[in-house]
Amino acid sequence: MKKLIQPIALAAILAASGAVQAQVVLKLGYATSATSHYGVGSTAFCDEMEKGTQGRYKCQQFPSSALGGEREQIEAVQLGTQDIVNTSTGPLGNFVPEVKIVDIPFLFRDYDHARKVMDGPIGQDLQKKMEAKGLINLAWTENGFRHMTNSKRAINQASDASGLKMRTMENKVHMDGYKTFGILPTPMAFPELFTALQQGTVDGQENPIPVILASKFSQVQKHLSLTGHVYSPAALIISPAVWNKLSAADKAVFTAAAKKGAAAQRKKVNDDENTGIAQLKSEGMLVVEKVNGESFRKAVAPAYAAFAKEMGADKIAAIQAVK
Ligand code: EAX
Repeated sequence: MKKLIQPIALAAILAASGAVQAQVVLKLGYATSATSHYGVGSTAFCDEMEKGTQGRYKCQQFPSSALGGEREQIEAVQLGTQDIVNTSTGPLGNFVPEVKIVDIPFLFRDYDHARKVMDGPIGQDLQKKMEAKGLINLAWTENGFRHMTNSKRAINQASDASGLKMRTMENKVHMDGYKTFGILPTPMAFPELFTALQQGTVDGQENPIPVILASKFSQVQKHLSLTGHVYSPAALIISPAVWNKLSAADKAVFTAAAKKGAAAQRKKVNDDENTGIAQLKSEGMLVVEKVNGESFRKAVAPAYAAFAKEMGADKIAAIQAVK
């Protein structure tokens, strides 16, 4: 009997002393499915955070845009009606203008370059700018390099993209950049995209391989071109309404958990990049793997003058200089 009584007595003492807290359930949302890179990253974060707080905090995940488009979710996190969002930077520049710089086409050379910039002083400075706007970015996660799909024709070079009506994110930097390719950009929230492709409202779209896979775009798009025309960072953002109530120790737990989440999300992006092309081919897509990247870079070069004017030539150069 003694053995049974002891834990109960201990619980009673802890409860009386206020040491036992009710469990806080945090609502975390993202655009794609639970098995996608966003789901993998979010789950790694949640598991670690729950463990590190001895279960005082846990997540309830809302995949597949269940809480709305990314712009709506960022807004809700800022307001405190949603606790956490794992989102691309697509609509983020509308809240924090300084972040727009990372959405410039052909700014990052490859994944190593992008991740080094986002995790280094430049990325950390952007996190501070976000904090000032009521968006606590726990870690830069990742969406991936974006590639074009469409239902009309193979894109081998920029001139092939010219005249195509393509859905873009609600992101002016992307839209200005893509116009130089001759694309007719049509901004649209992600949850509307599949139907728009299916009904032919737009000819195409552009997204990283993990998104194309998870969203089954092979069902509604014939052509995929590995244009890699822009890097799409993502962020794990928590509401100040939650953050400001955390103890310093819990903040450290959340931050460390977010780092693990980001690492898991990036690994899933790598894995999808490695195996996804073959899968998309087997699902019937025609893939142009060797795109004339120079034709796209040449087209967008004149737009860099406007980007430099808005975002600072020195700031762009500083990103390019990271080795
Ligand atoms: O963040 O809107 C988009 O195209 C994003 O890449 C997608 O929602 C994942």
